[in-house]
Amino acid sequence: MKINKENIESVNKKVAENHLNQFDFLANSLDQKNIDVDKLVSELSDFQVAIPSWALGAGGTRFGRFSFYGEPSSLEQKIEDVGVIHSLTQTAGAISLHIPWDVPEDYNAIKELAAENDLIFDAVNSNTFQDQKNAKESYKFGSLSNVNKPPREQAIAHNIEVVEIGKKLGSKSLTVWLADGSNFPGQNNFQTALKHTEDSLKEIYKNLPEDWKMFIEYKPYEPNFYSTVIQDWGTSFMLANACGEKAYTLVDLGHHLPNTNIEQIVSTLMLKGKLGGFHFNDSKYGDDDSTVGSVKPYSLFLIFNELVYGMRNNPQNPYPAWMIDASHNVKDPLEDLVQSLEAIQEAYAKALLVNQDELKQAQLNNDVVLAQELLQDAYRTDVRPLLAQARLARGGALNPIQAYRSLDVRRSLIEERGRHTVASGL
Ligand code: LRH
Ligand code: MN
Ligand code: MN
Repeated sequence: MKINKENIESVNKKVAENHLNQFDFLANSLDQKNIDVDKLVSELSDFQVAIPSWALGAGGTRFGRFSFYGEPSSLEQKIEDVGVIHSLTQTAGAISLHIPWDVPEDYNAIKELAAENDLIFDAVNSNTFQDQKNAKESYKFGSLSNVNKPPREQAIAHNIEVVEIGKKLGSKSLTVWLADGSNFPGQNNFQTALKHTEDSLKEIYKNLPEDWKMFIEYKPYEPNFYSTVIQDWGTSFMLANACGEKAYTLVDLGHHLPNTNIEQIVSTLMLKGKLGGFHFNDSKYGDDDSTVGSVKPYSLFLIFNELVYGMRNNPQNPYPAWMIDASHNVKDPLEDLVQSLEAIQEAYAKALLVNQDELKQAQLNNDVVLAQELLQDAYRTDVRPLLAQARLARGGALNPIQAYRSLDVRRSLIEERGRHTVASGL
């Protein structure tokens, strides 16, 4: 299934006039506020988010999985699915692979297919949270932190192999997320576990190419429910500093305890030049992996406000790697990803509307009310016509969900792949 220019033009035609009216109206009102609309549209067009290879099939919980029709069952099909999303949204120009779920057989063919779909390979993700078939050592009691050397060595070797795979694809970063931790008090010696993790990460880091980055992801709990070795941004930051300048912290929105001030974490990391990557999702309770912006859109906006501030004022921080890390139990995964991309762009656009100079002045004057007004004025602006215009500028769909449905994409996928498919991975 491939969506071409003519497909997009045919669906855009139906909504073009309505879009033009809405865009003109918004552009005029932004113009009156001295906002450069062309610049805004081009900043939105440039913003690209990676799709992980494990998000294209229906997710599941430990209680079960309800598969979705026409899911991809090979890496090739996963790349094609991201291609579909990208051709509609023009926002998903990269794919992030999980190893060993998605080891390419023929690297040249995979690279060609990605290029045909206008995609690049983002961070490669290692997996030491599951035992692989025929693995000599088990990760039941930890990987990089394990009390025993052989599983630690196996986990280190796996990460180095993931880098080798990524090198062949043109990736430039490795994401390490560890499930390591303990389920019961007394099970682990915290200091030993942390020390082993630091030493193991340093070994991996030694094998990182000059132009690569290593992202260290944190998470407070799950799958371990008493302690997690890399539980929070502080631990990740400490480990990244111990490894060196190519190591960074990765923030996953779902990996915080309820009500954590994530925007402040983002801000601190950017000030210190250590925010490397970002995983988008949303949650009500924990690591729910819900559609981005579906539960707490204002929080997402506040986070983007700090990201925009950091991207403008913190040259010490590299441009972060963006990825969606969500799961879909009851929705069409492709529709869900399109909704997530829209929510990300919406929060970004609103953050770009914040008048940073006036905000700074309000802060200097301790004018708390004005500061809130400035943020909320931006947040309350309906920016959807800007997003549509940014997509249009790159040849995308004005309304991607409507286009996906009217082009009957899922039906074509089912015809190609069959009704009952099993997605590999999670
Ligand atoms: C952990 C996580 C991490 C993994 C992915 C499968 O909860 O968010 O990023 O790589 O899930
Ligand atoms: Mn994640
Ligand atoms: Mn997660």
